[in-house]
Amino acid sequence: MPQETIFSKIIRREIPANIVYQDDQVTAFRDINPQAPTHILLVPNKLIPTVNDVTAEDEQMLGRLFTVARRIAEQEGIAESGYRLLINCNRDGGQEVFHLHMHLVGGRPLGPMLKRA
Ligand code: DGP
Repeated sequence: MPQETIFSKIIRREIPANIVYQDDQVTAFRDINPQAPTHILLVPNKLIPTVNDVTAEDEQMLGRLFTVARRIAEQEGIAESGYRLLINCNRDGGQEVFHLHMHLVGGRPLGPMLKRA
């Protein structure tokens, strides 16, 4: 069994977070260290550590991440101005919390996608 992270406790509402959306498959809450005016994490309720661990069984839930992202972007008023969705994987991807999550970031011009190392 993969090891739980703080995100499982947030999903079960055992520790506080600013949850903006929750259903049977996905929980979305504001990032504790926002990089832009809108910075929300969309997290599968099921513990999947990284993108490397997704399977065909997860395809429906992964689609749900996108429809929820679209709805939240509209609610945040950034759908038209634009935003970025990103998922980090493992060390070189900069992943810090090993419970797969999609960042929804927007509310300001985000600039080029990658900084040169
Ligand atoms: P990543 O590098 O992709 O694994 O991003 C992890 C993000 O999770 C990072 O932007 C900060 C956020 N984060 C970490 N711990 C907490 C927490 O306890 N609460 C909330 N709301 N966000 C957290």
